[in-house]
Amino acid sequence: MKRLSAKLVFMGSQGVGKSSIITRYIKGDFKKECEATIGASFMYAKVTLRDYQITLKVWDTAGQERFRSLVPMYYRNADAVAIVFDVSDRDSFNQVKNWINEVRKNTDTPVVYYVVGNKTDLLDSRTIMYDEGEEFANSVNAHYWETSVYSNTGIQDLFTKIGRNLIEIVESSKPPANLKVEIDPEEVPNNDRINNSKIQCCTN
Ligand SMILES: Nc1nc2c(ncn2[C@@H]2O[C@H](COP(=O)(O)OP(=O)(O)OP(=O)(O)O)[C@@H](O)[C@H]2O)c(=O)[nH]1
Ligand SMILES: [Mg+2]
Repeated sequence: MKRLSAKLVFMGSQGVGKSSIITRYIKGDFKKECEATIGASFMYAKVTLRDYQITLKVWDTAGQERFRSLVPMYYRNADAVAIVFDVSDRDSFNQVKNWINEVRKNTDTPVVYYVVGNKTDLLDSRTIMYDEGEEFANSVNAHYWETSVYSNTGIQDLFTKIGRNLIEIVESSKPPANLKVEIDPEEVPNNDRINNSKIQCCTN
């Protein structure tokens, strides 16, 4: 088995469902009443694909304005960023472009971008349709993906897609120095060993 580890950072407006997406993937469940993230929290997410065991070091940042200035500290050296919006909230969609511009300006390592439209279960209040989301993502060289934590759609596939893209990058002719494949390294890290007192409701 080959092992690959990468840093993945979730960003986006307050309440779009970042913590819920991560918890849904890692723990297989979610809570409707979920506290806003304070600062940021950290989790490991594992993806097994082909002969790769991928460990994603996932940073879940807070969308609240008062934590805005902390976010650059987390996306530094990110291999991939997932910028989440709520498909029923145009303001959160408008914010995605600002996030992408900001990360581009402040990072020099190669970063793969994912624009993630969450809450697709909200059929009646949905205002950003798939085509608009995808067209926008294409225009900023990002991958587009849609999810619903409540109906559990697209979540597994989002992490699989990220894993697949990372494998493509490390297997390309010029893999970035920060992404390394290891063969038979030490044990894969476990979330139980993280002592993160900031982890809120959604990651409990
Ligand atoms: N309808 C619907 N609600 C969702 C979905 N995902 C999350 N939510 C709800 O949206 C609210 C906010 O979810 P969080 O996961 O805390 O959002 P967040 O982006 O982490 O918010 P901050 O930590 O404040 O930045 C919660 O009440 C969730 O239950 C979804 O797919 N559909
Ligand atoms: Mg959160």
